[in-house]
Amino acid sequence: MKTRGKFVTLEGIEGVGKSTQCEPLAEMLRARGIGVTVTREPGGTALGEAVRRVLLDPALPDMAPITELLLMFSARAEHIARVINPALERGDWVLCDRFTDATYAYQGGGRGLDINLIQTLEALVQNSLRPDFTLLFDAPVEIALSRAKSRGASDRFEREQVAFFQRVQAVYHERARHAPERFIAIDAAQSLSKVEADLADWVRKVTP
Ligand code: Z5A
Repeated sequence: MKTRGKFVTLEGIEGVGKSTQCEPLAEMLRARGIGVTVTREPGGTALGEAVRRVLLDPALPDMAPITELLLMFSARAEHIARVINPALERGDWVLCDRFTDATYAYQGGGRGLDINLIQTLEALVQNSLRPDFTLLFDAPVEIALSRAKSRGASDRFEREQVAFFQRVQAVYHERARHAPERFIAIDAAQSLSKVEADLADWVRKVTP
């Protein structure tokens, strides 16, 4: 029987460089003989990508926070059933650009929804699935937002104010403090090559 793969999530506020580092990180793992599935949330399946388009659509600015939360978990249910669990079962490591820590940070911290509600949906949708490792890309909000803004048109989340992202970041920091065995802090304010070097160090530590 194949050994179950590891579930690795990449988290942080927008613009910190998670998406940029997903493929280089996957290549580092593949170079060590590990099968890797790279995916993202919201998204990762046909249904999830359709839900993502709705969630990011700047033409829907007034979506109720509870609707946003339920859409995140609907996309996640499909993602877990069709992509994440099958990949882990065949022994792949799954690199997922955002997962449920983002829900605690954005819908809990950013939108102010009750944490108990998020915990209930997490248990319902994920059963026992939790990330083995979470790489938390961390940079001052101003740096991250200026990187994100340099890309042009903003989606529904990117239109939020600085205070929203400060609340989001505070929840990420709090969650990292409470689960130091799972979270790995990556200084995302550094140059791309330094971030990559830190990821390479981490890969050496956690792989055979
Ligand atoms: N969301 C949620 O609310 N609840 C949930 O449960 C989940 C998600 C799962 C997804 O949109 C949105 O969904 C997200 C939270 C919400 N919205 N926000 N904000 P997305 O996938 O489009 O957004 P994102 O995940 O934040 O992606 P992003 O904005 O692209 O950020 P990133 O992936 O961290 O950054 P990047 O694209 O890799 O880099 C940004 C720019 O900086 C780019 O031009 C890079 O070339 C540059 N960059 C990257 N690293 C560096 C360094 N080290 N130095 C200099 N420049 C750099």
